[in-house]
Amino acid sequence: MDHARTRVLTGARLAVTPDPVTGLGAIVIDGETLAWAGPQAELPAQFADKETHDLEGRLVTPALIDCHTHLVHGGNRTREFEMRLEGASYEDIARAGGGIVSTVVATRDASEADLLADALPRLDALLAEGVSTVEIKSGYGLDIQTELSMLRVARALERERPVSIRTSFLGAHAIPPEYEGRADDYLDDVCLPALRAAHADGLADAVDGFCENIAFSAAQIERVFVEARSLGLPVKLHAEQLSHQGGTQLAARYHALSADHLEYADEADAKAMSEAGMVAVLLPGAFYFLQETKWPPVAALREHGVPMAVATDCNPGSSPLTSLLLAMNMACTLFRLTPDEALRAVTVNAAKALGLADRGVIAPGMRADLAIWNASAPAELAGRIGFNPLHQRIFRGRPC
Ligand code: DI6
Ligand code: FE
Repeated sequence: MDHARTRVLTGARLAVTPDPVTGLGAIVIDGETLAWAGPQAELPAQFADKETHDLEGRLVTPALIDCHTHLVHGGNRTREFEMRLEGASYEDIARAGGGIVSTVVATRDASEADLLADALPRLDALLAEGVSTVEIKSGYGLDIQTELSMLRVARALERERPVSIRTSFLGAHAIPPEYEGRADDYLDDVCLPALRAAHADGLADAVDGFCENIAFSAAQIERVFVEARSLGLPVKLHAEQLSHQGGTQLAARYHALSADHLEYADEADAKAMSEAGMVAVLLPGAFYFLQETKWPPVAALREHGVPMAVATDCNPGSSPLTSLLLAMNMACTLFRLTPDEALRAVTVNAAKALGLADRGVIAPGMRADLAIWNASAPAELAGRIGFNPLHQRIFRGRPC
């Protein structure tokens, strides 16, 4: 199909539009962007003679956005899964030298070609469910070269598939064995130089960290944020996942895009996020897989008007999940989001979590990244488990 041509989709049920469209709607795609969207009866006459496709009542949403993943990594951690089923905790395993560090060993051992080949099937699983934008973090290299390799592989995925990739530098993810007990030296010798190198090579769109008792303190994360600020990069943070460390308040002081996980966050954290204009990224896959029982403060986030996003957190240790639809379902069943909140969580709010203003909503001027579903109502997306109702994905105006 000629991408420069103007095309009209009719017979659509539209979701995530600036004004709700009840009844059948239409969308006009002009090249790589949306030219018009609204009730079919109001389609402007100028588009009446354009190539038209009748979607026969199908639901159309913005293409989905997975705004928090560790999709690029070596190896797997199924042995640790077995250990946890036998009673070991995630923290016990990390303190015994497993956990993130075991994936660091496997990632350092892999070539960039290996990392790319391993990541592709995971990416394909996301794309098959209508995802068109994926955020991918470094953080399993923890040496300068491997951190850069991970980010290069993340960027390379964009050349392999019709997808938009956003990268986050996560050098402050764990302390590698060679720096055990010397977290600040690791920051000086490795993390901060790697961040500067990643920025110089155009490999980092944002900077992330893991603020936790098994990782970095808020004071240590602040050193990374100071560097990010001096480079002009936005920040975000894995905060209050396993315990309350004050990471969310720190992130708010640095006007972070988002704070992610948040199981141990409290009402004051929700208020700080609201005042700083942040997004709360909920990761129900990690909550489920670690059999966590403490809920993120969803009611307080709602009350303070903090936009909630949902992501897979796709990673080998705490959330080996490659289904954003299942993450939506879990956000509803485990965290009590409404199906409508779950859809906004993987479209408009996920775009905001990535600082992207050109996607996540069906409106004129937005990228023509759409998902067309064999469904008639948004609740059907979050309401199933293990069934994929995608009819077609449209990426930058092209069906794929
Ligand atoms: N929190 C997580 O859930 C992932 N990273 C993080 O900081 C887990 C990473 C892993 O266990 O490999
Ligand atoms: Fe994560």
